[in-house]
Amino acid sequence: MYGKKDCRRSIYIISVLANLTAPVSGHGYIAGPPARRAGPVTSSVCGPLVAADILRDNTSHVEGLPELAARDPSYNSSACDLWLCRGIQLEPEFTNTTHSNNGTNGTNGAGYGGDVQHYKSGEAVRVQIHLTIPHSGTANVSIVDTATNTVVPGGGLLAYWERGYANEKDYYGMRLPLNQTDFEITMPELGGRCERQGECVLQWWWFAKAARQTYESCVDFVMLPAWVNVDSIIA
Ligand SMILES: [Cu+2]
Repeated sequence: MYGKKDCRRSIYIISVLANLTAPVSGHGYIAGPPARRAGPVTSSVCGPLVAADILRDNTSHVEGLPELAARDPSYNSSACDLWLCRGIQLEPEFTNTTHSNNGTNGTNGAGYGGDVQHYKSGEAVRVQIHLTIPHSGTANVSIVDTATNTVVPGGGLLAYWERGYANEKDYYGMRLPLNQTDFEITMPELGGRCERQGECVLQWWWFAKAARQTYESCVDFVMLPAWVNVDSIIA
């Protein structure tokens, strides 16, 4: 088990600070724009063990998942890459709805697409991270091609912390820089890529060095060509 001792100490401290009686687990996820959530598609390709683990703790690290997947004959390793969005798939249940967009940037895709955001090159996007347990490490936000789990050219390191991300002393001392959990990125020019739903994700990736744990959270989006008038689509 990776960094188990370290996690327990953190859990103890946070329990004392917040006077929580229920067990606390997890570490973090993207709170806005809306991140991928596990649903029936995830369960069918990653297997119910992995899906249940993600549903139980939406903030947990990736490292425990391969172990669960190995025990589950329904885990499909070619369709479920646990190292991309923790295996969480594009879920039509959440993305094909017509309810109004609940992203943090009010102009993005309002009125269509459910959990899929619509961006244009040059657009500023506010990203908010919910951190539940700190572990100092490195983090970045990048645009990843879901077919290959590789960074899309021009889409790497839209936000980047080489070290000191989610540092324990800063976190518990209430000194964590605000821009680690609430910041803006600028959507780059992707040369026609990421215009299809599910093709790309905006992934927040955090690796805690001492705990040796990886956290991933993904936002579904499509890039709109510059000539598209968003207002006319919404109307
Ligand atoms: Cu931990």
